Amino acid sequence: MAGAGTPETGRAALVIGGDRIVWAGAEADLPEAYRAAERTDLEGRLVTPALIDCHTHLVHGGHRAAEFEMRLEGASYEEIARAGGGIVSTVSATRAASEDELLALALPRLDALLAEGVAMVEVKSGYGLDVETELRMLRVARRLERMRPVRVRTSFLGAHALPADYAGRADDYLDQVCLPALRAAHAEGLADAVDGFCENIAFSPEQIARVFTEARALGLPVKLHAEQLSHQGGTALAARFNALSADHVEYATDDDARAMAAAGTVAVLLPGAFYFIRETKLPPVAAFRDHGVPMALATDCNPGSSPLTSLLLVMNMACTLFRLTPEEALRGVTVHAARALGLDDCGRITPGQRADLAVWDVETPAELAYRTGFNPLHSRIFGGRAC
Ligand code: DI6
Ligand code: FE
Repeated sequence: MAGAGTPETGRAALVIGGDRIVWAGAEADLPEAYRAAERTDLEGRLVTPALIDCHTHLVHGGHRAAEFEMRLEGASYEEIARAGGGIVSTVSATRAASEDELLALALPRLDALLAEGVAMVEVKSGYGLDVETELRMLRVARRLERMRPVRVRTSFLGAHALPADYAGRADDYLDQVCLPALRAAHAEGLADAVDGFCENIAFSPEQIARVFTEARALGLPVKLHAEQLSHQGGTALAARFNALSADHVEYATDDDARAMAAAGTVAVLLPGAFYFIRETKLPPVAAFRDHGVPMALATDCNPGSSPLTSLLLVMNMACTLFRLTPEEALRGVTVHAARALGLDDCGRITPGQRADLAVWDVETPAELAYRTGFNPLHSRIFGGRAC
């Protein structure tokens, strides 16, 4: 494939063999051996790694537009959750939906992501909060991968919220539902990682530690929704368990950033949720930079705090709201997002990586973060094939 490139780099060439990148560099340096290969001229378009959405709740029933209206009238996200709305209202809608219904609801959300050049999506459970529905959500996530040219990584999120029948009995919920569901998901090969929500409206660091200990016993990596609404110590806990990522992290501190750097834990920033719940506390981006914590970006696509299916808009929001540079934003949805999922075969254009690529009708990488509501994707290459 030739003729890709940017004004800065000049014409570039990329050689694909099977589903892998074999060679990439300046067109002038293309080795003799590849010169006779079949060529596709991309006419100077920008080629990036295909985008990676490393944090979504893509599979869920229902919507929460009424809560949106309540929040516009002054109720906070936390108040709605405490009044019995929030996550547990999506739990009711998800429990009521069949596997096929959940699949039909998730597919258009997935298609919206793919239309913007995504080729890898993480999908969480967490709206079942009973063994059967948690497993159903994860089975739907696996089916998505078989229905579209995309890879899916799953995260078990049984510790997302406390169902009403366990009010005041979080440890009983963990013993009777969450941990058995985790073991069952693992036995069925449905969980690639384990996640939790550490917050005063969800689970304490001690309770999350119980879930992480089980994950470790099963050999599964962990990640955590941490310091989203308040500082609870979830980030430090995640670092102690060498978590792949700590997500949201608006209320994380300089010490948290240091611990994350030492543990190799990625900060997954979710500007869609920050925007939608009208949060005002900014994540400590300067501390992440100072300590060398990689920053990934994701949609957090979910019906309560981020009903969003555009990773390009997330890049724009990360720049305008969090003051990331456009280059940091692009790294956030490629190389750092891969790392947040524990993957080393995607997110970069280097030999040996999967040939999952996005071809854009733009001149410079910064243009990807610059516009809103416009999709400049020209084409997507998945496993070496245009699609
Ligand atoms: N934090 C979030 O932003 C999502 N989950 C979480 O733990 C929101 C989930 C929801 O409101 O439905
Ligand atoms: Fe989330």
